[in-house]
Amino acid sequence: MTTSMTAPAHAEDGYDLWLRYRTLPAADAAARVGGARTIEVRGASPALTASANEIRRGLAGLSGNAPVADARAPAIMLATAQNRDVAMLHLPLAPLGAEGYLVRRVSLGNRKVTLVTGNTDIGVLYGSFALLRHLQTGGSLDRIDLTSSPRVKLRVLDHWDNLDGVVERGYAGASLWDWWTLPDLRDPRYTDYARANASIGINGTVLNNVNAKAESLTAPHIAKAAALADVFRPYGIKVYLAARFSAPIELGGLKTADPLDPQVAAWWKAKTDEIYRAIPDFGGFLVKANSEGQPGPRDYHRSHADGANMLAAAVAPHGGIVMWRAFVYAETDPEDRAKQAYTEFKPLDGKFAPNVIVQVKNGAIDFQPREPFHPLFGAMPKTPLMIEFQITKEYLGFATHLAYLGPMFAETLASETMRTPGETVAKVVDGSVEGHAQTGMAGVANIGRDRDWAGSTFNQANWYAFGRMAWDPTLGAAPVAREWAAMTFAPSPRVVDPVVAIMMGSREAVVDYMTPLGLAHVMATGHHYGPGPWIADLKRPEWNPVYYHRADKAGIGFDRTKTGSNAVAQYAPALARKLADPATTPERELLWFHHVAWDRRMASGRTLWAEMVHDYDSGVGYVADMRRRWDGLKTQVDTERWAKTATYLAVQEHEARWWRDASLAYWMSVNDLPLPAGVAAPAHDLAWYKAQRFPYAPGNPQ
Ligand code: BDP
Repeated sequence: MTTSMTAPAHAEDGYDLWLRYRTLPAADAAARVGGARTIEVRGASPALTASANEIRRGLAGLSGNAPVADARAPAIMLATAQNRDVAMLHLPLAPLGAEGYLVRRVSLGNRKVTLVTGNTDIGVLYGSFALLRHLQTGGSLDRIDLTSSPRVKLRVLDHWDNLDGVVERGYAGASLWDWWTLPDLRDPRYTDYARANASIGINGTVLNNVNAKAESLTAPHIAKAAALADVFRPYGIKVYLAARFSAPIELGGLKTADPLDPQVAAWWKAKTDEIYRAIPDFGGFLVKANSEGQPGPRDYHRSHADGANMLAAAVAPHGGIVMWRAFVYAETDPEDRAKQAYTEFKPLDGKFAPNVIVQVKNGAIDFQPREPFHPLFGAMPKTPLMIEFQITKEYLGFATHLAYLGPMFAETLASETMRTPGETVAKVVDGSVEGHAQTGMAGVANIGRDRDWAGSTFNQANWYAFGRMAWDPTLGAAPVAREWAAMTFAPSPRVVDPVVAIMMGSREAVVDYMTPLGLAHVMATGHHYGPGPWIADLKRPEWNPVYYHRADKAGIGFDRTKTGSNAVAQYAPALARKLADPATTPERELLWFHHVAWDRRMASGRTLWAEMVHDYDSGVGYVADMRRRWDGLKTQVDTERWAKTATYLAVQEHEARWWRDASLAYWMSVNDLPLPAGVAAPAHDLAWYKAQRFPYAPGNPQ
């Protein structure tokens, strides 16, 4: 028997992510890749070597290791703009900036080559991955012509990884960083992590949790971080550290961490110099201050700007930056939690040093399945703001639920601030509104030591989409899903179409079965796994789900208009006016902004209560549908990845029902309303749902 070039599905465990480079059907490989090719590298640098290696690996894989080089096939040439041959071509390279690329068939003398170029070797690296993506998604080398440069400067993953290997809100196993064996052991997996990130344009990684330990700034830990930085450098990825604001006390033995105390500033300066001696291209610090118990400048009656600027002065001589988080709310503050970050930060606009970038979560509360965009976007024109998304699904069913977050990222980025015509969150984030040079997007990573990195195949899509949308925040969720599906499974529409159909409605389904119509924060306490809308006994009011939904006999929802907390006034006047009236508030955000009667008439003609029931049911229905579609893909997807996804979808369907049933049981205990005719009653009584306990749910370090 001969073996077929189209090879049976390989046993796959997801390790290769979207960089699988599986052999194309023979005819396709010949037409699109044309056999093995010569790869010419002009100049020498680790990034150019990494680029050539990746292309070699990709072409070998896609063309099935075709042993004989096709002498007629034009070579692939990797060279930066400084190369003489490239310079003589007078290509439009200047607008590509430091990280953009151009991949094009060109003539060098009487020779044709496929040129991969950019102004820097990192541009060439990104171009190499773009070339491979082009081939993996059905393109061919023949007429290749690709050009792109990132719209956002800093594209960073935030790892909430603790020094003991536990990942806060991590659902993909232990931390990828084996701190114990670092810096000696440079696990090859670190290189694969860097390859994956470079392939989607991520250029920074914050190694440790924002709930930081001072120890991550000690000499042994700096050496560990330096080893990782060495591995990541050829891939254009800088290392950052989350800094604990009180480290001068804990490590330096000082009596205070007051940012205006010269000794404190001197301690940080010396510490920063020490880091830069080990990591010359260290990116800088990320700080969570005065939030959820973390120390910060407010402990000394100083402002967030005082704190940020003191650290900024320490990193400035080295070209570093400070990412200062705006995720603040205080136990002593009775103000609507959704308003607190704006209240605290808006007056500081213009007070931050130039190398500070304020990191704002996508919404004003906390990474919920749906939140209106954070009112700080557009409200601090003199301050560069970066957006922070959560890629790990703390509030969207952990690793087991399939929820493609592309539509969520896109929805926030496309939101209009209504400050100036056409101003969107994306335009604030990419700096085009105010002309900021410092721009950024952060994603809380969903990566761990699981073989498939992200806990499930479909979670990989969220990592992928984050990177692609950080590169270009105007990219649509569907085209990104198509790319990912083609690379992760196969480029055939028979696979891509149903996979993308599954993905595109999946996040909305989670919204429907967890938090329909603008509800938020109704998850169980601590681990946030499963429903807990009844919870009312936690110490701080804003920890309790009842604080957020405010359901009573008359209605449900948080009044954020003038008659309530007036959070709507934090938006631009035109938008605030729209949101002040339930009739002009998008229904999907209705209960976020308004307390409305259960019998309010909705656009569908149903009452609010009937609409909620309908949403819960359609969420569950969508999951059942995803299972059916996935069943239809059984022969198209390799066994291991197919089976794990199928199992997780079964878990999801079960848990979606649990969410629906528990929520309905609770709402009915509040509103005393019957279920609409023909609707199934919850499987258990409310007491049963309330009694569920999950003491060892993952991602919740104690
Ligand atoms: C919340 C998480 C908590 C994080 C916090 C943050 O529950 O684990 O520490 O966000 O972003 O969503 O700082």
